[in-house]
Amino acid sequence: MRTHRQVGRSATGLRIGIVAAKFNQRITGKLLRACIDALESHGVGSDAIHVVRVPGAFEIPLVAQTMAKSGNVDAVICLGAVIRGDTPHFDYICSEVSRGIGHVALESGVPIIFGVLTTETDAQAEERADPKKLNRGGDAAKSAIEMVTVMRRLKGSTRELGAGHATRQSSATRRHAD
Ligand code: INI
Repeated sequence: MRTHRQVGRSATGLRIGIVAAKFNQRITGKLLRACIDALESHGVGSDAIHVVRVPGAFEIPLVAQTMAKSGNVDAVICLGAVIRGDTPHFDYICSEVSRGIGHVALESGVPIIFGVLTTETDAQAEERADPKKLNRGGDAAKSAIEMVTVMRRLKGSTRELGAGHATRQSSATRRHAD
């Protein structure tokens, strides 16, 4: 049996944006459902989940960026399915989407979760979208919650380090003045 990461009902009060591609709707619909179910089961309110559908995976980064910069969400989850069998553009779409999503995360400082399936076949995509099997939509939800927690802790401890540095500086200045 597959072990799922435990994040508990730690997500009460979080606001989550989801950008989901409509292309390969049979797959992305399942990812979206599993993602929303996992967020809600970890305590995210249904009114705090903001879903935007886009035509295909290629359009995900722009909407993720707009959501991240709005200040209205704590994390953005990107869901899509790019299947090699369907397109000679597979490699271009995959590299643009992954590059774009990574760029938005670094540029905005907001956790952006990569929940875009990139598979060789429909069957592989089906398996990864199946809530009873690999369930990548649910995994993306858990990653979002985990990353918000990590970033909040990190920002808190960075502030503490900054305060410690200021204290050390001021005592050194005092010694110099004595
Ligand atoms: N978009 C996907 O999300 N998955 C695919 O497999 C796919 N294929 O096969 O082409 C796909 N293409 C559409 C693309 O993402 C854009 O929506 C389109 O090119 C308009 O910009």
